[in-house]
Amino acid sequence: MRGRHETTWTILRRFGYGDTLELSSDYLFPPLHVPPGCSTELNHFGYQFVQRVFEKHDQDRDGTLSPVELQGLFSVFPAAPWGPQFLCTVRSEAGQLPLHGYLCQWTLVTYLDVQRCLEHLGYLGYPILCKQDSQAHAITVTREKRLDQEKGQTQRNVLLCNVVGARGVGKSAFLQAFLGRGLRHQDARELCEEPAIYAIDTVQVNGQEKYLILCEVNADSLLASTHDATCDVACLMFDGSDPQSFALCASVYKRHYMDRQTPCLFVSSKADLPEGVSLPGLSPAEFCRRHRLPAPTLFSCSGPAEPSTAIFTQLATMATFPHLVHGELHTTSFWLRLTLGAVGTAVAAILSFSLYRVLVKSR
Ligand SMILES: Nc1nc2c(ncn2[C@@H]2O[C@H](COP(=O)(O)OP(=O)(O)OP(=O)(O)O)[C@@H](O)[C@H]2O)c(=O)[nH]1
Ligand SMILES: [Mg+2]
Repeated sequence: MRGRHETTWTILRRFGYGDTLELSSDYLFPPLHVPPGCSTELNHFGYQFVQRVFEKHDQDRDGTLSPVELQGLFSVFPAAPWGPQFLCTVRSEAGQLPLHGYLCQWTLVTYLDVQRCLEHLGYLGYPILCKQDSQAHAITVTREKRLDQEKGQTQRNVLLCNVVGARGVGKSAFLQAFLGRGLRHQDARELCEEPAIYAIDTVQVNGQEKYLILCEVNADSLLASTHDATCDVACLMFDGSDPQSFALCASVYKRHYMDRQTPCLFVSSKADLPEGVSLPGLSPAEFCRRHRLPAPTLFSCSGPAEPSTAIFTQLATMATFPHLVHGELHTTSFWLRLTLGAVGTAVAAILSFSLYRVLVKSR
């Protein structure tokens, strides 16, 4: 009897349970070192595992989780792992969660809060089902961002874009547009009573799929320095129909991004509305020219069609290749150097030929 008792406890401990019959924190939170400047992503094993979990709970095999199927998945956890807002953060269809949106949600949690991701993988039994020491096996820690900047390219698959702007310029609408929901979209109005501050989806960059996270940041909070300005690309948004909103954007740029290597894109929102009367001082286009930034991009999400995705591809491309943002300048100096080099070579050739002739004649 005593032996059997011990065997039961051995098995329970093997599955991560502590003396109180709850999963122990050693099991749920295995050590994972994330140095400053590095980010966290699910790797191939992680995605494979969470996809298997999805397929197990998608009982009618329709490629989406219904609210009931989602409840089934959540029942493994002591409390719902994701808050009610998450359907507003990823692509979803009338309250149903497709596999793509589900993978995006995992990607977001892994990036923003890797401890929570480890905990969730622990509750799903990752180490046991995948025969690994811990669920840290499912995580990749990226190299330091400083190294990415030195090399002018990133190996990261998940990129962060801060969408910064004054109150009411259309930041939340921009985030929803990224998920294919224009202003008139029914889901956006029903799902997002309280707008989510994140939106995540995939974007093709040079034929490669990247996850792009948009994070809504109020310009006031950035100027008051209560919010970290760090990101892979900054989208500085002003309302094209209200030129006053540009001043705040320009201040954020000067205060947080001018001296950093972070690529920046100014976006003039509500392009469907008449342009506002410009104020004295630098126009947005002039400001961007002076600071060697791309010209402001017009954006609107008020039409009946799905909003254009070009701007999101542009943001993801800038985040992936930060050195190309001033590409025009580099190109100019490249051609200048090439031309000067060619002229120099020609002059040297003529001089040496003349010298040769002088020497030959003088013999
Ligand atoms: N006409 C038009 N209106 C827009 C557009 N985008 C947003 N709006 C409207 O602008 C208002 C503010 O939009 P939000 O997306 O909530 O703006 P926000 O920047 O998130 O606002 P805060 O979170 O309060 O700072 C809403 O009434 C939107 O309907 C657009 O492209 N065209
Ligand atoms: Mg908002």
